[in-house]
Amino acid sequence: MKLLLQNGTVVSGQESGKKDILLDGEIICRVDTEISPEEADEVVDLEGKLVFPGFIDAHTHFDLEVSGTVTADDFESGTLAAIAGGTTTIVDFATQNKGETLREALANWHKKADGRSSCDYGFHMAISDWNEETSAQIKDMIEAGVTTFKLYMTYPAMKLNDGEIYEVLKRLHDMGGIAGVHCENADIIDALIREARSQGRLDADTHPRVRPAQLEAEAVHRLLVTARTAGTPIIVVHLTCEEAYREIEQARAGGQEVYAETCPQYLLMDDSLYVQGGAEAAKYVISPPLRKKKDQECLWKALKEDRIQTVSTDHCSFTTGQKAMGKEDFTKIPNGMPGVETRGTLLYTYGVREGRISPEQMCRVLSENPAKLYGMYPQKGCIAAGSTADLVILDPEKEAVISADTQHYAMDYAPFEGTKIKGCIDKVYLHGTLVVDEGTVQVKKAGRYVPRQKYTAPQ
Ligand code: DUC
Ligand code: ZN
Ligand code: ZN
Ligand code: ZN
Repeated sequence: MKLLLQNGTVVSGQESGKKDILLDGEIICRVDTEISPEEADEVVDLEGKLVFPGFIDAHTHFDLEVSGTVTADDFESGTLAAIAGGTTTIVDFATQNKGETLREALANWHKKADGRSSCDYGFHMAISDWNEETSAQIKDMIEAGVTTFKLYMTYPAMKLNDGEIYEVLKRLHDMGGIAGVHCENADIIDALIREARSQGRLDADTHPRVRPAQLEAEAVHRLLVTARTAGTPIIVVHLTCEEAYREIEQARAGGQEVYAETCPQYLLMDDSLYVQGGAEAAKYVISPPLRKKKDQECLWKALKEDRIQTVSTDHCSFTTGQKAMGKEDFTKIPNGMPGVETRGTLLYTYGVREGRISPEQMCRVLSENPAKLYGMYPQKGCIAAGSTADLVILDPEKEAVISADTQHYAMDYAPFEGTKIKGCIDKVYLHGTLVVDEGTVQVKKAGRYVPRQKYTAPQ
């Protein structure tokens, strides 16, 4: 079956222009200024619409155990929300529990995702237990298409020390893998928590005070020294603040290969949301925490200057009931918030419409760069002959208001409740199948596992 998508404005990482796209089953077979309808079995008119390569969210946590509970969204609800929001591929974190092998962890995550996912999915492997067997199994992971890894410098259940991080990076260097790292200084955070506890400051409004920006910046600096010593490129995930960004720029000035990711919440929300305390503040208890207005400005500027390569979500959702586990003690609040459904429309409305980034930059940070960095390019992340027909059609004039009532998450609140959007997801094609039409999900659970290649550098 040949399908012609006519008259849309096709956005790539380099340019935007009116083009026709011819799909042959699951694959894009031609992209041209004018393709005759006679070549197709069916024609769809996309006049006035923007066409992006399917968005890729390389940072989600579905069906993850945190703080004695499990995220509200599993792969079923999480990927349903993703596809509704124009994300055709997510890369989630298969997480090795201490005492477990990487193979066991990967099998465990396949069980959670296979047959239940409405968008395509891959896995990074989060290494929590570094030993000889883990090291030996890195090769198996890469062969299974798990070519990217995640390391935590905080969280007792998953944290590696600096020496271990060095050893992992050395091994990845030899195997052609790459790691993304959560950077915060765990020891000082623990000390600040003890101090807060001794002073009886246990409300949610204390959360940002025990995880200040300088503890992220210090950890970023230490990670960069570790990566430089190991001679490996590195990815700093969920970058939140100016201080940490300066560390990255300084390392780059010294010739180091460093990639950075940020998230919509760090671009659009700030720490004033914690001031009210209690259940309201608990909704925004994420790590690293929300920062200051000046940090948002720094991140937008870095995006505009192409110094941040990807915008992902760190989707990790807990209901208000789960958040209430910490109402007497903020350290018991499960950390995280949802985001996978609203990333594209938020970035379009508050990035492209407000002139902070161009449509091409939006394409780069949501599609092209993650496809390259996470080993899926050019099958994904671009609209070109031979690529998989994963496409997002955005209606730039349609308006909406974000609300918990209309989202697809297994959630009872929306962090961006009441936020106005101009630019809505109209249609989504997932390997050639129309899975979202007029903003409504039509086909569920069509997602497939994506074995990934080794990373390539985004330009
Ligand atoms: N931060 C969160 O807020 N949630 C999940 C993991 C993380 O690093
Ligand atoms: Zn993290
Ligand atoms: Zn420094
Ligand atoms: Zn995360």
